[in-house]
Amino acid sequence: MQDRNLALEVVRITEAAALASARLMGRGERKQADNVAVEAMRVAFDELDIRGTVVIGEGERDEAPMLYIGERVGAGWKQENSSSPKVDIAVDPLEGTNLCATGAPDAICVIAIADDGQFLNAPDTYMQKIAVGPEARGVIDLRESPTWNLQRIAKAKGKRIEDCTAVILERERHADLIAEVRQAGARIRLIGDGDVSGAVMTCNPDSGIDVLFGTGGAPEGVISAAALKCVGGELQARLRFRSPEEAARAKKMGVKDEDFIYSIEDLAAGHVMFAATGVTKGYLLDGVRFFGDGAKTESIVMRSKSGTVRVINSTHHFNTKPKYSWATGLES
Ligand code: VTB
Repeated sequence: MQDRNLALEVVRITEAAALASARLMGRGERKQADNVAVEAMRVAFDELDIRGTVVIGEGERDEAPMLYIGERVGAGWKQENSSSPKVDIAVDPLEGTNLCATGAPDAICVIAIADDGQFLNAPDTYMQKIAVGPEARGVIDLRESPTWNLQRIAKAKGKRIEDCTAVILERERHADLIAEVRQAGARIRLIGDGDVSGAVMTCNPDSGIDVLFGTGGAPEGVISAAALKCVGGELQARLRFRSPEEAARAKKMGVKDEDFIYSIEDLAAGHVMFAATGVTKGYLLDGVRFFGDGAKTESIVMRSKSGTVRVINSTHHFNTKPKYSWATGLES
């Protein structure tokens, strides 16, 4: 991907989705909050000079009307002899629909982009993950216990295990994991949803998070890998099928079996970029703040090629956008 400006363009898409879904914060309507984010993103893609294919999206074509897997997005497809870049798109229009519906921290709108064919076509199944920031890169191993990993992470960061904080999705299936991490002496931040932001937090010293442990969605694993690649973190993962049907479907998609440990490069190869905008105020990003006739957003944009991380604070004025739709947050 040669286009350095693309990263700055992409953030408008995550901003549009965040503006739309933040309107519905705390209203208990997780589906609706997701729908408006999807719609806002889908429309905003039409402005982007790319020939994108959705690799990670809202689901299969028959179950998702927009941003389905395989959908072509971007203005480039509409031009004859287009020279706009052909790219893989991974989106999570509203990562943490429940977080938005309840006003809990760290709901974000996310896009990752790679060159054509470079993202793993991750099936909709579970993935066990461990993620750390650059300081602990090279010392983790998913095959080893959480205690073993915590010892190595603490050593690499020059602190005691008691001073390390793990982020873990609060799920029944994590009871043993949580017990072990507590036994090892580390602090824990349990989250209701959103293991993408959990993974990204490990790379931000200000978040106070040292490691992400646990099993979340496989598509989220690909997006997290793209983000961590940009900042030099490390993520290891393996697929966890919930049923024999899922395993069979995954096999058809050509993914590896449950023993295979995926690295960042296996999940997101080549140069990638990542953009996210905060919906609810969180440890990673500020949320959308509405004022009289507009709103402020905070976003993060990163590129693996340069390693540049940009935090973009935008002020959006709705009154200068006459056709602005309150439902989607977009000009029509
Ligand atoms: C995680 C989390 C998502 O799904 O991947 C999780 O990051 C995994 O699925 O925000 P379960 O909810 O079944 O545990 C979400 O919570 C929702 O997509």
